[in-house]
Amino acid sequence: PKEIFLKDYRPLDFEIESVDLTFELDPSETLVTNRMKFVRKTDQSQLKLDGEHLVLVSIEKDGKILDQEDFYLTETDLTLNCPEQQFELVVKTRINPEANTRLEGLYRSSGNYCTQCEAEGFRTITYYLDRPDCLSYFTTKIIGDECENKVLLSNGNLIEFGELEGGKHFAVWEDPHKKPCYLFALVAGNLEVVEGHFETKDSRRVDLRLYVQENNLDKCDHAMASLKKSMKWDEERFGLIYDLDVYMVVAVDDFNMGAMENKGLNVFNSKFVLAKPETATDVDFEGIESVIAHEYFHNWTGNRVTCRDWFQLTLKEGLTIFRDQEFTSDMLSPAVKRIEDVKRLRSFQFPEDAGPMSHPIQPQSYIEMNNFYTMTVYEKGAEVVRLYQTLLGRDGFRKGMDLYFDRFDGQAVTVEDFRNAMADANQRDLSQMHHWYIQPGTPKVTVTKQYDAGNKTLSLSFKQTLNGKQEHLPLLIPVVFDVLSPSNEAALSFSLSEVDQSRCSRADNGWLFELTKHDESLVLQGVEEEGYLSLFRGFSAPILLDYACTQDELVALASYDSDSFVRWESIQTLALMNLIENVQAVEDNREMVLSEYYAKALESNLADTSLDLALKSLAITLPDESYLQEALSDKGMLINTDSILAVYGYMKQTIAEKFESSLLAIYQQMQSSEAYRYDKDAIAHRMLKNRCLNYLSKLPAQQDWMQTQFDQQSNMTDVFAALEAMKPYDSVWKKANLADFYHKWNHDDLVLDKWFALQASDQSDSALDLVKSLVEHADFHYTNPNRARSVLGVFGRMNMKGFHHASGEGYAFLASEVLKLDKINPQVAARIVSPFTQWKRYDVARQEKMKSQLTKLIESGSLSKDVYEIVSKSLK
Ligand code: B3K
Ligand code: ZN
Repeated sequence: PKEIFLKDYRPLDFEIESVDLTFELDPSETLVTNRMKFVRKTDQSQLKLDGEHLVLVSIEKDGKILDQEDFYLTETDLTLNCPEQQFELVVKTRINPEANTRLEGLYRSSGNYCTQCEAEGFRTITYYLDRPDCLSYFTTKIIGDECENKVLLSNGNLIEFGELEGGKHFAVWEDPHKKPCYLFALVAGNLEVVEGHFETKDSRRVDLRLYVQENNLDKCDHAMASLKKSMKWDEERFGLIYDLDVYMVVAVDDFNMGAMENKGLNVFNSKFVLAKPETATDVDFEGIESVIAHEYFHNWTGNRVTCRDWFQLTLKEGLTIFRDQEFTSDMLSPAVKRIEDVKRLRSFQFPEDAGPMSHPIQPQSYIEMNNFYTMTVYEKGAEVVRLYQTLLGRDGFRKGMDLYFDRFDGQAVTVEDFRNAMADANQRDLSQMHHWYIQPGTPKVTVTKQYDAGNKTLSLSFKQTLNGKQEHLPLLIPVVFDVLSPSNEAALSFSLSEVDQSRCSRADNGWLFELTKHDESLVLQGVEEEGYLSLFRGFSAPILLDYACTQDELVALASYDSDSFVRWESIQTLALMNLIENVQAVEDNREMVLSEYYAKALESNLADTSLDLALKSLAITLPDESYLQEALSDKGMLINTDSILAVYGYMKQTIAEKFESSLLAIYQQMQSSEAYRYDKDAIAHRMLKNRCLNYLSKLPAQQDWMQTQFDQQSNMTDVFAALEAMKPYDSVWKKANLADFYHKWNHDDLVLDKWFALQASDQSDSALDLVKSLVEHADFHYTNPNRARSVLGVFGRMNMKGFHHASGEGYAFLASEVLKLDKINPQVAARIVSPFTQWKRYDVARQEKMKSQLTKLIESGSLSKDVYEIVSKSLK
């Protein structure tokens, strides 16, 4: 397969002024007529259009049908000579939506037609200049059987519709905004609509429509409310107003990812639209709110201002993730949201960046673009956008955003353009920020302190490294910190020399020091006592912190730091130290222990009645397994998953035993007989209650709570938490509850996905047999991405016991499933194969076994370029 490089980017030779599409829908033979007006922009007269999986019916230039010898056709493109300054092409192609299991381009899902064009799906609909810098005006006529397609939708405004003979009807949509073809969408089928409306700040009425299947009409309230909140928030926070009279969201069951921001016509995975308390958990509700917001926010950051090429993906994704994070933070709890985002980054992005697929947020090359919709481009990208806000403050960031839209509305631009807008609006030189975009890896910042009691100075030195070395271009790292008095918990006052004042200033949550060099130090003057350092408050940069903090200091910070992130982080660090000690203990055949420091921190957090309930829940939660793995790898240790499983088993059990009475008391206090509400307080109550339940379930005397809670059937959050708690038990009652759940919910695919996922992550001794039986289950379908991910995705990522089974059978199973899936849906297969990429982290025996599966995959010789890219890069 061919590799595409950023350095090879060339501007367009031809522009497409307008595109006029006609779709004559048919399940297996849809005819697409594409009329394009071209303008030549350079003296290059060869026009090369992208096209894949197409049957070319005819091609006409300025009214003349072209012969075979007038153009050159390959599997991926169509080339013709166009010396004219302006000309019109009409290309007719035939496609087969029903046979399209790749779910890219035009396909059918539950009998409805829908499209997915980002990144390069439009070329499977018709021949086109399928690149984001080709902006054009689209008009779309859809013709279809009236009984089968009550609704006919595309982007923009409906300008015409009517009946046709033979039981057909048609609709014509016109999009008044120029757009790249990746934002094109078409939906047709028998869908029902839920309507709402929103009045914009400038008093325009926008019709809001959610299209779903009839049986889901009762699950749309939350999505509709989320959409209205998003529209209002974007007006208030960024002054951004919606620009069409209608905003449509369609929920489909078969979708490769979460959702898609097509102009005026979002297509969503139904998982991110449908919810009611009986079927969806708090996490699902929160996911819907944030994905609805994310796609809505793309209307400005992505659609109005789009990307010049796919190497700029983080321009729209990093920025839009940042915006949806800020939105959720305002809707729920800023402190909780920040911690959850950091957890996600560390558990998923850090390993990606430390593995063979590591790439900068602006990748420099790709084989299959769809493989670069990654945690790095999205989540690390969002962290980099956040750096601008940390450096410039909220107001400065807003000024930069305003200038960005003033300058680039209606254009396809680059990450440099964004940076320059931020810099110019704030009269600051931000060129060093470029280094964050082009270097892969998680930077490490080592901090040391030295207190001179005589001179009352506290010297802080900072050192930054990347991938273990100091050969990188130094990064601009905002370090937000404070110094706390060990005696009275308050921040210590200090002064700075004049020179230091330019590098270190007051921030909302402490002091902001701008680290710009590989090595740098800062001297705080007039410091009355040697304080405790509260570093990287609010996680002010996406780095690994290396700071030799004493455990006493950590216990203190874990109990009273006013920055909720550092408070949580300190207890996590104590937990991590304890976990690592225990991993070593298992490997040296020593007894495991619960460290007294970690226990102290747990105790003070459990006892703190003023602490926010959700933060309390986060405080008593052990770090994720993947974060521990990350830490072990960072120390150069190979991972033996058996030890890790033993350590987590021991820790959970011991914590439950030691804190039984407070956990029980809290569990009981958190009970509520009120009806389900989706708000910050109610969520926090359930979160803490279910965390306690999980610990209590380890204790024979407290096991009945699981069944009681399950039997109450109050809402899916609580029901599912009860099932989660039962998971480790190989018991008759667990099986009975699972069977109950299945019978109650097997008509609801999204709930059934949970049932599958729960079992795919079951780490009992029969984990492997269980997962094998799941893919044989009558309700398992390779063609449905949600189902494939619930079983195969979950197994690879969350079932350490089964996937990493010492026999290597878990590896063999997943690899053979990837091969099957790759023939059906390469994009999803490429995601499912990713746990293999981490093979170098594991003990030698496991490494060998994982690697041999990767080799087998390559040797199969039949991989899609999606899977090929991941597998081949992992073997390098
Ligand atoms: N932009 C889409 C993702 C498209 C993924 C293509 N493989 C959804 C989003 O990020 O909002
Ligand atoms: Zn996005």
